Amino acid sequence: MKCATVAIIGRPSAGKSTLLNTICEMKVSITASTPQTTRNAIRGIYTDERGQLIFTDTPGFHLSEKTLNKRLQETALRTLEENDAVLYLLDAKRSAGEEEKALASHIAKLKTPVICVINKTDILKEQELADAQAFLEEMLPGKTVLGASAKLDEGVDEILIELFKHAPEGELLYPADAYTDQNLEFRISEIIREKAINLVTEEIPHAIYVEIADIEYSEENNTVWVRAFIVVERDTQKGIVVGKRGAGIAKIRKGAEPEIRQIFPGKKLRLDLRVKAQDKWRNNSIILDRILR
Ligand SMILES: Nc1nc2c(ncn2[C@@H]2O[C@H](COP(=O)(O)OP(=O)(O)OP(=O)(O)O)[C@@H](O)[C@H]2O)c(=O)[nH]1
Ligand SMILES: [Mg+2]
Repeated sequence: MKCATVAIIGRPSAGKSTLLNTICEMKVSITASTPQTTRNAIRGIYTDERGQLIFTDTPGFHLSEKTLNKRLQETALRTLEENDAVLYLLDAKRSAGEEEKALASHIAKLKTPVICVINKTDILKEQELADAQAFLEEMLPGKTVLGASAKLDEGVDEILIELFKHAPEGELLYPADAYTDQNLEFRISEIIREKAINLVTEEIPHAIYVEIADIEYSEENNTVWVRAFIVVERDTQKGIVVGKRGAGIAKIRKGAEPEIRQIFPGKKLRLDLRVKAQDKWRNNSIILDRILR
């Protein structure tokens, strides 16, 4: 049996969370077209007859002076060397600028085995693929480079083969049917956050966090009650999330309910969502400590 821990790293929107979900065949980590969706180191577990791979999805590597972004960058980089392998995901749709260079030179210094994956091959032009290959050859010479479409599940088996090659012999760390180690409250808050950020545009996705007020189970009614706050920074944003006559909030609830129900099979669900504004929470270290834990 083989067992390895693998960190997935890359710039925002490279498709890290999409890849993790494709590998685990389960929505383990939320995704969105807006960058900087993932905020925590999220574990996804893959097991087959070869053994087990324990992935950590990380926040997109982003150069910025803002408090939230700096904290996300720390989360992304901190764990790299504690893993048996690093999966470096590159979105060749965007040309490699300063950010990609900064990340690649950080990765070049790691002692951990690194596998590079050029993602989104389903939409790449030949030239874009060639540019990405040249970039990797220059920055990370000699490293394995694979191409994949995380979205269409193409080239993903090859990534697993490569990872198992590097995996040390060892017993499984998680039960064979486990796919994540996230706690209930976190998973529910992330499902709600995904639906909320996919509803809004511009700066608002980054201004959202979700706080679970309580989760209660009534045996009598076989019903789980979930009460949660969608927190934004300003009253104008609150208005946008709530929407005309509550249309926005209704849409978030409708989107989130089926996914939350999967967590409580056979039980009824009541989801109560409220929106509130909390000024400048992204600079508030107490809130950041709580949500980035
Ligand atoms: N066409 C195409 N789109 C993809 C692929 N993989 C991911 N995407 C899209 O890229 C966007 C970003 O995907 P995510 O998985 O959220 O990216 P991420 O790297 O986790 O982003 P952060 O959490 O912000 O760092 C989403 O709209 C995905 O649907 C792919 O292989 N092909
Ligand atoms: Mg992500």
